[in-house]
Amino acid sequence: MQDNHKVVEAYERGWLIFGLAMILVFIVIISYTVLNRGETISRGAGQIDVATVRTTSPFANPRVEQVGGEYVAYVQAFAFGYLPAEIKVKKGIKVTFYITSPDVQHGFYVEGTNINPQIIPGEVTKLEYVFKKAGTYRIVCNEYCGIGHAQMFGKIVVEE
Ligand SMILES: [Cu+2]
Repeated sequence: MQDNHKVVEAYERGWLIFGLAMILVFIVIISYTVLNRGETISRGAGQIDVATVRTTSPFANPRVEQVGGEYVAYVQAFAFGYLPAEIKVKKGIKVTFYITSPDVQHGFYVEGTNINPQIIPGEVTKLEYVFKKAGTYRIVCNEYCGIGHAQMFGKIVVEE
């Protein structure tokens, strides 16, 4: 009797190679965009007591500060809006956002950019961004958060 069994069939090897090649292609594309295209990756920047967000935390006084030639913004995403209601920065200068929520989960999508993190109560989200074009950017909540969700907007004004 002839033994037709092979450990790896030819077509099987073909698909394995295809699969591995696709993984490699994705790694290359993602590495390239992260390093060269200014993709924005948000990170967790620690935990925070939800009960103190509005009173004694660094977010109790939502603001944009200039620190050593850069901006640092402490932002509250709440039901249903953002504080500060208007974030004013200059173009070409790095902005580090720290964002948290005093109530439920929200989103912080900045139209026309790739900023789109989730804002989770009890967590601080950190992200860095350099606005290259002056103008007004709308902030949109991308996480359903209740009755006023559809009216939850903020504003970033980038000046020349
Ligand atoms: Cu919301």
